[in-house]
Amino acid sequence: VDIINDMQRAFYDNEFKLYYQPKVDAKSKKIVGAEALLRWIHHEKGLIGPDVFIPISESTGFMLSLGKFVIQESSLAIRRFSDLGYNGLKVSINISTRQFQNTDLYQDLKEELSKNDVDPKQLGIEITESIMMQHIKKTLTTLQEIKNLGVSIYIDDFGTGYSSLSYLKKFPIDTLKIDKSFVDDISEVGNNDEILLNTILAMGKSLGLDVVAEGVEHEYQYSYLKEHGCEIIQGYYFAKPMPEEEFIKLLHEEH
Ligand code: G
Ligand code: G
Ligand code: MN
Ligand code: NA
Repeated sequence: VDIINDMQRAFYDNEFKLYYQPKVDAKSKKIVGAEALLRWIHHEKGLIGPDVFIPISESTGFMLSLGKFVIQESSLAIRRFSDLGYNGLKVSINISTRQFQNTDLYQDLKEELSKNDVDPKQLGIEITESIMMQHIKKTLTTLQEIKNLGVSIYIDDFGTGYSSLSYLKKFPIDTLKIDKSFVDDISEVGNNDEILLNTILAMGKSLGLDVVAEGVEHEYQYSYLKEHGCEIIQGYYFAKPMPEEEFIKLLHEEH
């Protein structure tokens, strides 16, 4: 209960921040976008990760405020990136189950994007397979609206859920984000443990979807993914999630 009060306070004291983890083009190693990830910079306790506050937020409804904040903040950040000349960058935000089900996500996205004069093509939402598989009809309608707005749709942690191929085809999805567990299967010494990973890569290709690999930590993982047709890489091998100023510095260094 204490932490719930403290989260409310922290929200009004602006202690919640978005960090940005670069997504890199596999071939050129250039930054093509970023995933926005929430952090709580507590004035006494320091950095608190989302694994601590997201589950509590989700169970209390506070997630709806946080979710709206993420949409506002990411739109403002995209505006700032564009004003600095980085108008081709794509930023993705994570959408929680509760936020997807209990808010008008389409309306919220539309409003914030137009308020900040942001090209919807620069924003993506990351949803899990389990969100997709609940209330399928309504979900399909919502995703269709969001897609028509121009916002991209990513399936997060792909391969860990239960989405069937026919649903993947039916839903307006742009990108599969391969879960880290499949990237971890890549063997440094060629043990051929990559069957599931290869299947997901092939699936993405045959459905005409982009594929992003998450949790890439080693050079041999990066090389394997690049050689097997994965276009975009995200992971500590390139960069950890970082404050906006650091992300901008990284962009400047590249140009
Ligand atoms: O960011 P890691 O950096 O620790 O994130 C841990 C978990 O918290 C991940 O599952 C991530 O998707 C989730 N998460 C991080 N930021 C957000 C956010 O803004 N909204 C939602 N719904 N989940 C987030
Ligand atoms: O659930 P989601 O995929 O949104 O969460 C992404 C999570 O993965 C965040 O907690 C982020 O900080 C973390 N992450 C990103 N890259 C790496 C990586 O290379 N290794 C590990 N262990 N975690 C990573
Ligand atoms: Mn994610
Ligand atoms: Na993920």
